[in-house]
Amino acid sequence: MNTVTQLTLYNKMVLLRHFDDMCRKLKMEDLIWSGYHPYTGQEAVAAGCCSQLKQDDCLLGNHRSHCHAVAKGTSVRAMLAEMMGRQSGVSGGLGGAMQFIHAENNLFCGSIVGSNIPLAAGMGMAFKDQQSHRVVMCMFGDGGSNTGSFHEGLNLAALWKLPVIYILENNQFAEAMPVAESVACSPLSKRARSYDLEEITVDGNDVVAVYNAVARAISKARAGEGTSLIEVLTYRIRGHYMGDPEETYRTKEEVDKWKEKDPIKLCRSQLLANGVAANELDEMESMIVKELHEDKSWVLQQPFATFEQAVRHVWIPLEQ
Ligand SMILES: Cc1ncc(C[n+]2csc(CCOP(=O)(O)OP(=O)(O)O)c2C)c(N)n1
Repeated sequence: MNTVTQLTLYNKMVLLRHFDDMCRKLKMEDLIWSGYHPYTGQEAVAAGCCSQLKQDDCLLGNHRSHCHAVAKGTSVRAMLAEMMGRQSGVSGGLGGAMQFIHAENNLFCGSIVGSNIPLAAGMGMAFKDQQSHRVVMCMFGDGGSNTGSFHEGLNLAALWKLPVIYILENNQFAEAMPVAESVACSPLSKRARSYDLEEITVDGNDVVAVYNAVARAISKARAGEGTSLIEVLTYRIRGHYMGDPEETYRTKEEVDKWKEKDPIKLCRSQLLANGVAANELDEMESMIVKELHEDKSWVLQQPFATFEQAVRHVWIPLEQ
């Protein structure tokens, strides 16, 4: 990978880290009203996967997709506004962090674990029928891979060679359930065998590895050569949700060990080794932080979603 591309990915990961930190603080201040699931430590996945999609490609996310959205090109303002219940949010502030759509960016997220997997096959089928070169990317966790929907969706996508890239974001836990206690095979990519797909597992904290694996899968899908399943191995550094009593299922030592494999630190050290100046990276980061604060101030001025907006999407009129 050339340094310019890697710099762009680094930039994106730094943005996602600060964006997610800001969301966490906003949640603690009760300014994010919806559910919110931290993304710290998984930035190489969002940056390495979602940022490669074009606007007319579809991205199907889950309950932890605020960073996937920004990586695909949704603005921080529109995403933050959504999470803070403002009319200028991607779904008018009605969806929050877990059930938003951003139609202009072909981005759809829902919080029913695994439900996006067969939907992705359906979208892929439509793109194939239309003979378009659009692709679908579907993000789900190790927990999502334990659902019936996973097997139904993967089977049809593989059978019909649909242009779908399934990203199994293995962050080691489904809520308080460690992956080793809930999945019968390791690595999880072995499940690809059942559908005659290649078994692909990559280091999800190495953005270059993620990017390269996903680039191959996207080219394959655009060329009409079908579906891929990529397991990206990473770690959820923070709790599943704010207030998660993590000590019931993991030790601080384990978390600290993974912090040493921080994807941003790794990418930074690679860039420095390739001759990029540290002050260039620091300036870039200061600019990101400054713009994020401007975004937050802007969102705080935006009007909240109203009751009338919410019921506009309800089928039965209230008076009946
Ligand atoms: C069908 C369904 N079952 C249970 C839940 C409750 N739930 C929300 S998030 C979650 C864990 C999902 O784990 P994983 O797919 O690994 O994603 P991660 O949270 O690790 O990103 C569960 C069980 C749900 N939302 N949907």
